[in-house]
Amino acid sequence: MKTGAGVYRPRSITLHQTIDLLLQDFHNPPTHKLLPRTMSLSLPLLYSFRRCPYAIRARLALRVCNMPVRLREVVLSNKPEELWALSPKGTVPVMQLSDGTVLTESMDIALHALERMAESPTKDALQAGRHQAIEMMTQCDQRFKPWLDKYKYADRFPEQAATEYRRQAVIILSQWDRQLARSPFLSGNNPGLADWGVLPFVRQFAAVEPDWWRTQPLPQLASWLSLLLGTDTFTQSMLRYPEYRQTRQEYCFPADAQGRAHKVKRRLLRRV
Ligand SMILES: N[C@@H](CCC(=O)N[C@@H](CS)C(=O)NCC(=O)O)C(=O)O
Repeated sequence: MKTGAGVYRPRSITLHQTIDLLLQDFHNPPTHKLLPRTMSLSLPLLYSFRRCPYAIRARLALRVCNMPVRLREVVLSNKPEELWALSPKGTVPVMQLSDGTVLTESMDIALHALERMAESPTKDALQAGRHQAIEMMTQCDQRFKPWLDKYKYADRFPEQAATEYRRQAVIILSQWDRQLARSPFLSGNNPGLADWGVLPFVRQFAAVEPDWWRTQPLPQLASWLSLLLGTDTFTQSMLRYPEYRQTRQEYCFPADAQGRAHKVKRRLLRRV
């Protein structure tokens, strides 16, 4: 977390500029609905990359906790200057809050979204699983992700065979599978941040060798994965946005997700 010096603050725009933007939208309807800028400037700003598992974690948490943000889609090989100004380490996701605070860790973004969530029974349930969610995400990032990377990019790590990296990763996945034998979700009876926080990484693991995954001895985890990948929460978190650096446009996430979710869901299902 970083605040203060070097923090990029959105420029305020004039009424004329706002009208121009709205008219421009009227004449050239965008594929995605832009949030009227006058209303959006107070929203937190999220730099995101669609396929990054950490950014997916952040978007899932924002979606589950119903926290709208302004999303700027980046491409890792061509990050905008504004992202570097916010976070010199240059990773995504990065979120800047309205008070200027910058969060550069996906888990911090997820926990912030939970903290800011309006009081409700859903929040109480998510809050009850907070400690476990932190443990799961930490285990995922510190123990599982290194094996996942080595398995996925085994040609870059020739010291051992891909199957050995896979075996190491499966040791951790087996623990999660056993946990899912006791309750339908890692968080208990309903999906919580423990589930959403590790889902993008299990998804990535399953996609390395889909044929092997279909036959592997992790039945609970496989059902859990396909169930969560079929949810609106997931599909709405995986919408495609034009690159910010090319268009200078930002989108309200997740508020405008509804319209295109079904389309994306159909496309994802066809691919399975
Ligand atoms: N610990 C960070 C990790 C974020 C991260 O490593 N993101 C990758 C993309 S998946 C990244 O931005 N890498 C920088 C790059 O590839 O240029 C988090 O939880 O947010």
